[in-house]
Amino acid sequence: MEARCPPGFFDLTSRRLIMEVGIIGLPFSGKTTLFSTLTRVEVQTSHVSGKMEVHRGVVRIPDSRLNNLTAILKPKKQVNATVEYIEIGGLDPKNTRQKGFDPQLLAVLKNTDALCVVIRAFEDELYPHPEGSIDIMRDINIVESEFLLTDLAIVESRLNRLESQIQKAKSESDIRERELMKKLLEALEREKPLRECTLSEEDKFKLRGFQFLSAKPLLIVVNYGEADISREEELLAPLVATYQNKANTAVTGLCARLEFEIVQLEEEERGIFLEEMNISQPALPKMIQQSYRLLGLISFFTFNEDECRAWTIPQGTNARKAAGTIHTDMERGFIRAEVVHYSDFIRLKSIAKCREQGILRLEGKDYIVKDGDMITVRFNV
Ligand SMILES: Nc1nc2c(ncn2[C@@H]2O[C@H](COP(=O)(O)OP(=O)(O)OP(=O)(O)O)[C@@H](O)[C@H]2O)c(=O)[nH]1
Ligand SMILES: [Mg+2]
Repeated sequence: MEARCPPGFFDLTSRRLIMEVGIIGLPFSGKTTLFSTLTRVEVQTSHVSGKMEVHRGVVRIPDSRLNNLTAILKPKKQVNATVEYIEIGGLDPKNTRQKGFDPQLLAVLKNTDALCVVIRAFEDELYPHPEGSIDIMRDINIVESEFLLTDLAIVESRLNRLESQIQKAKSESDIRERELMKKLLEALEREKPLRECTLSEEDKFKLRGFQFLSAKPLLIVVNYGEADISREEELLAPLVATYQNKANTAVTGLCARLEFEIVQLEEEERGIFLEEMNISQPALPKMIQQSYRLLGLISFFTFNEDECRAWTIPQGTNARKAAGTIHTDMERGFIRAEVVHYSDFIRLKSIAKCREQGILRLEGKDYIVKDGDMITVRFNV
């Protein structure tokens, strides 16, 4: 079985080396603060709002299973899975409403695999909210409608083009594509994001080149003030009610400024700080894991004396393709995979014991790799 097309209509066979998550939001919502926290690269936060700026950084996906494997197997190093976050500044509806997205901004945005929209819930008189007040539902609607309008323009222009092509020469494939575009048009006109449309795998495949914004998986991050940490549930309630049953969408909350302070601290200081602030754990790892899952991604592990490593694959990938993420030779010359799931390994804490007890199994090329599988590929080239 081939891997299923993941949520955002993007191509899995292209083997993009690293998935990209775009961080976007209204001016002064805390994008740069969140980006600096994620990447631990300090970027000057703004004094001028809505600057057209792009910052990129690779972020390690926290994974306690991998930490445990390293503790048991004691390799020389641990290599976590990674995702690239891109802060994309300059979404200012006051400008985009008249002219549409800046082409440069749009190009970066379209190329991402998922979007993380930062919604401001903190008060700060120094940096006033561009709409004049805090209203998370209004803000997410503003951002989403920017996505919908952008997609609508693409669909309309494609439809026009198809119409004129069909008038010149009736081609089956153009007629089918016109049907598909009409279906998208209808959804967009009803303000329904394309990620919520039911489409066949074949149609998703056809559409991936269009890189529709409203088709991308969406993580909504509510950035609340330091004083509101204990009110997270209440603050997020309206968003959760609206989005909880929607496809490829997730909602989370954090206080970006506080998370920024937490990541600056040394390990021991961190514990004391969290205790003082009465926080059980930082919100950042959860947010990173949520974006990873939204991308439709899972991890499998490899291990030897040198390293324990997490590899990223889309859900539904078979063993042979998964081997190809490690090395193309492993895919070409794939013979079989030795597999044990992390949850079985962790009970016995030794590969030799897993082998003795028959928990370590041999799987062929069509085996669908599970999140948390520990794999050794046998290959011959
Ligand atoms: N109180 C408080 N202030 C915050 C928080 N997050 C960000 N800020 C402040 O809000 C201001 C704007 O934050 P940025 O991170 O620069 O926001 P941005 O979305 O990148 O802004 P632009 O790039 O101009 O669109 C900065 O002064 C931040 O320190 C927060 O959680 N609490
Ligand atoms: Mg910024």
